[in-house]
Amino acid sequence: MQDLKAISRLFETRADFLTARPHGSGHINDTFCATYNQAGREIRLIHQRINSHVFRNPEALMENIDRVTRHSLARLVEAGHSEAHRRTLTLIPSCDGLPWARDAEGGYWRTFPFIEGALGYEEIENLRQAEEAAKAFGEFQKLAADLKGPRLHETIPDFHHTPKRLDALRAVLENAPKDRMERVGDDLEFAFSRAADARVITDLIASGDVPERVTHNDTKLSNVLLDEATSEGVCVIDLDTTMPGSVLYDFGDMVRTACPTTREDEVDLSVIDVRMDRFEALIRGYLAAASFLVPAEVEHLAFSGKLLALECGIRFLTDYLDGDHYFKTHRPGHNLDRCRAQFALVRAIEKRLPEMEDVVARTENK
Ligand code: ADP
Ligand code: GN1
Ligand code: MG
Repeated sequence: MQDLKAISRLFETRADFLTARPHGSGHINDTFCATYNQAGREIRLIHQRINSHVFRNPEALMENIDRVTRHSLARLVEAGHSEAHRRTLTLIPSCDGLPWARDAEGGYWRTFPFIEGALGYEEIENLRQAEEAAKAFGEFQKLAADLKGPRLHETIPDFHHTPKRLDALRAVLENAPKDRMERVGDDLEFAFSRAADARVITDLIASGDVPERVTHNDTKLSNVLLDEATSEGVCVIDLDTTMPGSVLYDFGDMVRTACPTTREDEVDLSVIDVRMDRFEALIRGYLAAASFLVPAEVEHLAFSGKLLALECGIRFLTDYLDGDHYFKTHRPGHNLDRCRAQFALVRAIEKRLPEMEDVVARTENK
């Protein structure tokens, strides 16, 4: 494991390092929770190594996060929020006064205060969590909407360009190992059979019907911390992909992760379904916060869940055939299992789409 004590020395922590251990279950970065003594009081900080295979320009990415978090904090303070520092991530600067620091191997690190008394959930436990999570992401978008200055950097170009994700899948087929190709079966066929769906949102953006906004782009349920006691949305985290995008990608990923009856990597496909009560809770929470939506956005909220499940399945399948270089995996075939669960979810959403659209219409007219 990394020498976290050495990492801690790179930042202006104003506290004495005690211990550190790996934290959380994100698929991308290496996250550690460190305990410090600050004037006799124990505090916790998050040290995170940025995955530079995934994020090719960590300094540009950190410039985005620095701008967005400063802006959010300023707005929360302006509004007189009593817990402003718990409601947004804030960066602890490096000893050089930068939002990041580099370790001896050239790896990029950043440090955040640990948000206490709040948790990110892999699986939903009650409807209030769904509603609060959606509200928190909606509020995050609202806060980001009046960010001043230049357009944010695209930390991963074409991140949610689903047709290009299909192209990437096609491209890995050429060099995919034979044994993995054999295990894949009809998953490839499924992915390519949904090519028309893959284009829906990119076409709406190209025609100007769906506007570009500052969005989070990785709104899985575990990327919003909810108060442990009250389930209230506390803080949106994992801001690496906060950049120009569509709110539909954000809402779609909430549906993908908060509505299914199972986890993202469920192997028993027969039990995968959409919980309509959770979808209703998401819509309620999101529409309560996102008062700025145009009609084409509202009209595609239900569809966006299907798109994001499809896109994520395509990405897991691509990574499986490419040798598991992108997402962290915890067992052989993990990415293939994840892909199949996502495609099963696409099928489940397809069956329920009319019901889901009805929920959107009913909630909107309330
Ligand atoms: P990844 O990109 O790998 O998903 P995240 O930024 O989401 O990385 O962090 C991984 C996990 O660490 C989160 O799911 C959350 O549980 C935890 N975490 C990250 N930042 C904080 C923080 N400031 N306070 C408390 N927990 C955090
Ligand atoms: C990754 O970083 P994390 O684990 O919150 C991924 C998302 C995927 C998600 C699937 C930068 O999210 O796009 O939807 O895994 N993040 C990146 O669980 O690729
Ligand atoms: Mg995460």
